[in-house]
Amino acid sequence: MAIRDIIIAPDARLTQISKPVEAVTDEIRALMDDMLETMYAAPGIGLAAIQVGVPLRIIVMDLAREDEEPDPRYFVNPEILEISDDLATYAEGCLSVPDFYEDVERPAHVRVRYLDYDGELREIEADEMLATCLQHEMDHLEGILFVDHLSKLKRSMILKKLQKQKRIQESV
Ligand code: GNR
Ligand code: NI
Repeated sequence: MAIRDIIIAPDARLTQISKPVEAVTDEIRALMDDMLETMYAAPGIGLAAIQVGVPLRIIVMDLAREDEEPDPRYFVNPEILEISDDLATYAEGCLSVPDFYEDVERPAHVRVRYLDYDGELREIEADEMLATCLQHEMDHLEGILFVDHLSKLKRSMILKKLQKQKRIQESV
């Protein structure tokens, strides 16, 4: 297992549409192991493959609290089957948009079909943090970041600050 570098916005790679995984092979499982290790090290509660530069439709997640046992989850080729009309708002962050947190409104409940770590077809009904996180991660698969749900002004302010930090880091 290895910790991989997380791509920070603004970066054109993050706007790519990720491709379906053809089969959940040992190679894909090794990538998912690396993604989970990278996510835990960050630390974060979810990670899409594109955030480590791999444009495949793969998500890892762990929503367990610190006082709970780890609960790693893997979602390959996730598809939304149903979304609720009722909405929920969470302050979202993103490992590719470090240190910014903003409220995002999304459907409160979603039903998702996906392949698990073993390549088995599964369905899940999600609400609360799981629903928000799944939608945040599935956005990544479409090249969308949570800042794309904010006003143009907020988005451009955040991306400008991140761009400036990149220039500073390049110069040291
Ligand atoms: O670590 C993360 N925390 C988080 C908090 C609220 C809503 C979504 C997230 S996902 C984020 C990790 C990440 O960037 N996943 O793509
Ligand atoms: Ni994210």
